[in-house]
Amino acid sequence: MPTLSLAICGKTRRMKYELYYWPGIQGRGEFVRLTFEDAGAEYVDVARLTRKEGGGVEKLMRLMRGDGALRPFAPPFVKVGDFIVAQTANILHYLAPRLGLAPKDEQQRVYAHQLQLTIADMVVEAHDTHHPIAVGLYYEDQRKEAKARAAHFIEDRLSLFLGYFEDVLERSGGKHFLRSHSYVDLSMFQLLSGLDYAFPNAMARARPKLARLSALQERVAKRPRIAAYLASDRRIPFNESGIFRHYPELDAKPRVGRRG
Ligand SMILES: N[C@@H](CCC(=O)N[C@@H](CS)C(=O)NCC(=O)O)C(=O)O
Repeated sequence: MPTLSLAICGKTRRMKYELYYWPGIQGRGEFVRLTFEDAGAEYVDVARLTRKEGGGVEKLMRLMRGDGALRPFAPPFVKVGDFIVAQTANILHYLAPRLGLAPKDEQQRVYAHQLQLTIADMVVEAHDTHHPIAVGLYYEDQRKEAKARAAHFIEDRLSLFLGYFEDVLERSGGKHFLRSHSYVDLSMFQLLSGLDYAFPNAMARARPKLARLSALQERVAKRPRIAAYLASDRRIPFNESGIFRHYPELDAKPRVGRRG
């Protein structure tokens, strides 16, 4: 199992990775969990542990509200020894080379980060379909606006983003986004799985043009460690508290008036 080794006073200490994310949802934490799981890394999902086990949400809040110089704004964040790294794409940019899930080549590594940031852009837009007005309001308080926002998302943005990913996947040989398997493939699996859950009808309409992405999604699901993870209780089911939420009214085939 890969863990980070730090040389301290000539001795090598194995560092455990600590993941800090809200318990009860996959959310953005799932992109990090999949990377740890695929690498077989030793990690602790701190907020999912009880206080007695040395975890809990309080521990997450303490780091977020603490006076440490590396205080993150929001989860997910990862702690390795005294070092804290936040922002999902940044976390993966940091972790993946250490876990054997990123290329050595600098240009490829920057490209991986670019793809991950584009995935993050789409995640934000998927989130905003159910929270178009304010994250601090309930979905029920912004239903009308959510319907309008979701209509534009599933008519325009979904095929624009996924069409782009299908295209660059084809240009890189059709199997992986980079020269070989990487964290970007894992993140794409998660993005597609989330969209399948939230928008099954829209995704069914989009699928005929997504042959390579669909094959990649299936391949990732069958990777032995990922398959074991998906079947375990470590994988939290999708639900209506997370980023990808299924509200049937947001997945209805819309009639969108297009301007500009
Ligand atoms: N850009 C950040 C976004 C982090 C984020 O929005 N985290 C959510 C949970 S998925 C959160 O708890 N946000 C609290 C807030 O925005 O106040 C990332 O990609 O990690």
